[in-house]
Amino acid sequence: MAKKKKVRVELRKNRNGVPRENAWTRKLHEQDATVEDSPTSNERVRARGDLSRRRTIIQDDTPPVANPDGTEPADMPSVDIAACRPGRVLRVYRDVCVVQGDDGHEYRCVVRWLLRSLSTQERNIVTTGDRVWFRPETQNSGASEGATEGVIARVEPRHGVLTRASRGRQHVLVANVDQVVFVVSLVQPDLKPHLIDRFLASALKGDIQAILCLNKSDLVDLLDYQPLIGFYNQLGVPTLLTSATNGQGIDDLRNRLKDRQTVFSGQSGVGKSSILNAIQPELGLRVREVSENNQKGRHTTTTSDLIPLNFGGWVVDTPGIRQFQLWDTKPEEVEGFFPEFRPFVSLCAFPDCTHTHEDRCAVKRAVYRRHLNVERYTSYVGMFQGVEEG
Ligand SMILES: Nc1nc2c(ncn2[C@@H]2O[C@H](COP(=O)(O)OP(=O)(O)OP(=O)(O)O)[C@@H](O)[C@H]2O)c(=O)[nH]1
Ligand SMILES: [Mg+2]
Ligand SMILES: [Zn+2]
Repeated sequence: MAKKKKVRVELRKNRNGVPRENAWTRKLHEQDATVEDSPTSNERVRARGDLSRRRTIIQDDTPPVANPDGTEPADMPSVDIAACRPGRVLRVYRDVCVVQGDDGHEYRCVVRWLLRSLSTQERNIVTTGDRVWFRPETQNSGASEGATEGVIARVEPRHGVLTRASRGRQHVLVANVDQVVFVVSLVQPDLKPHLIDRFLASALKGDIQAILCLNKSDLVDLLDYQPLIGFYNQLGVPTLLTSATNGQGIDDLRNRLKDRQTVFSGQSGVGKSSILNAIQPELGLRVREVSENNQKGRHTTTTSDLIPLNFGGWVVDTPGIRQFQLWDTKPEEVEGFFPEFRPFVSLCAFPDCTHTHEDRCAVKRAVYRRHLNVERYTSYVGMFQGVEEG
């Protein structure tokens, strides 16, 4: 991760340029590139002798990590901290990012054109949870006093990301979280173990603690699910039975969310928003009957919204996802998402064994002898092949 530092640099030469024209956001919607004509004369820097001919900017101290294809990534642009404010992205809708400034106010921001041009692999360069620097501006004068709008000039390096592949591009669902609650329903829709394994792999990849929430516990005979709960708990994934209807597991989950940054993820209709409403009833998030529509990709929750919790911490409620493909994963990496394979891997005859077609594969033998779970092995093969093809 790139470290950042504050530095003093010479003022730009074009400081006395013509201010940008009025109603620039309207024009922006018509023609993207206008954001680049930044209003140099409105920055809150006043020339007072030699010292003030410099400005303080935030820039990366260490070079960013190379792209997976070996190409040099573009540097995040430096920002002038006299003209910009820090904030956190609450939600992104189309081209508008709602940012909560450190002053507590919300700003509707667009992303500086230069930033958007940096990444071609990412579906959106700014995502919910991002820490950003933005330049507040009002629609009419461009001045920052009383501004409710702004332009995002820089995105801070992320930690804890939940990412997936979406039509050949990277889709960062959320950034800067410590944990992810994967909600699956035991019925309506039915439990899909292979989807759980993909979810858990994405958490390992994004360096986030996973919590598994088996919801709609009021609709099933719990006896049948104890082995599954035991299995995932043993893998180091806290696994809870919950019901938004009768309140089972809700107190336990609330304690796990306190003072943490959490994202809720899972298929549409499993009850993510319902659980959050049970945890904090004032939220009043929209929920809807599971129907044909959910299965066809119509979701009740349509944007990833960052929601502060009144007992400390915040959560992001996300729209349901139907498919979960891992982004930027090499076939040989998949084995690492199945930590229980580890003791057997060294016993395979070939050091580069993929545990799929090879003879004398210890992983396959362990599955045959029931030392390893056959469903998990099937998930492994599915993910390995998917990554190999994709
Ligand atoms: N019986 C029962 N029904 C539940 C439970 N949790 C949610 N539901 C129902 O499941 C349906 C879908 O719930 P939502 O909370 O909208 O699901 P979601 O995961 O947020 O769905 P998307 O926003 O589309 O991703 C609603 O009709 C809820 O009332 C539960 O614990 N038990
Ligand atoms: Mg929802
Ligand atoms: Zn093997």
